[in-house]
Amino acid sequence: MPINAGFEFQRLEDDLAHAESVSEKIRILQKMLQVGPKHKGAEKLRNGIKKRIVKYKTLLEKEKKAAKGGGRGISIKKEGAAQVVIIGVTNSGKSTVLSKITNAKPLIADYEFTTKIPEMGSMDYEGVVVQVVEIPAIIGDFLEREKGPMFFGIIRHADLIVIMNSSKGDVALVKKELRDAGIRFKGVLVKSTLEPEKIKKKIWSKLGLIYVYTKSIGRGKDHPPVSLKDGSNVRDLARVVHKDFVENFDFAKVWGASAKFDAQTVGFNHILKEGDIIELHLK
Ligand SMILES: Nc1nc2c(ncn2[C@@H]2O[C@H](COP(=O)(O)OP(=O)(O)OP(=O)(O)O)[C@@H](O)[C@H]2O)c(=O)[nH]1
Ligand SMILES: [Mg+2]
Repeated sequence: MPINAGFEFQRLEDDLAHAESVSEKIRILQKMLQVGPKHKGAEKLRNGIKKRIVKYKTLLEKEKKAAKGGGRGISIKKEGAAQVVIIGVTNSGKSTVLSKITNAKPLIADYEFTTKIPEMGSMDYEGVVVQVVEIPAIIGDFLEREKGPMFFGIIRHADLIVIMNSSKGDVALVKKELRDAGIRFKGVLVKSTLEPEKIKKKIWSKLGLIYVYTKSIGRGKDHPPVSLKDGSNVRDLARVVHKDFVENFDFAKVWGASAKFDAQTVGFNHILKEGDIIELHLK
């Protein structure tokens, strides 16, 4: 092993733990084979890495098939400002939460595995529509189950994961299954007893979005609001509203948290805050 390879191997292990996608994990593992020890004593280590590469490649294949789905697969088209999935063990209250925060009317029952296919609903947050999907219950070795890869495919592509906080053991099981599928848990834990408004707020605050209002000259604010990534500026808003607004932009007037005073005149680079009201002026 060349000098410093040990250090690089260590760094790759770190990268692996933080990898965002399965394909990235495969790439890192392959690199680990390249730079890692090759002597006889390291055979076990190398075989372990090779096994993981095969596992992740199989997983990618399965998900691809499931997404195409010869009739069996389900892929869910994103709608609204973001797509959120609710996951958890059976009877953890996923459907209960879905029905509390969206317009969906899923079957809620005290027997196990009531929800068999993903259930969808629209959550209204201050006028912004967020898509919420209940994934059927997660069980041990989910990847090996018939529908596991398909459901993991949906979970992987969601903007946010909500895990039902039914018990410590349940949450640990779900997190382990996510880890095994190479999905990093960036999300929130929610108890089904929590008030709907609190659940919605928790979800929204984790999405990294803000909502702002546009207004026309001499009028009140427009409804519904526009959702933007947190940290967006006036140019980002103009882009969402209409391309003419970007091309012919002159200045904007802003009311709200980002403004020093009402009707402050600002330019393209002014950073917006949630609840702002913006009047775009064209040349
Ligand atoms: N005591 C109590 N019961 C709850 C709570 N949340 C849900 N339930 C009950 O638990 C049962 C299952 O709730 P669901 O919302 O259907 O759970 P689920 O996670 O969607 O379950 P499956 O789709 O079957 O996997 C129902 O009888 C609910 O009334 C809770 O916080 N406390
Ligand atoms: Mg359910």
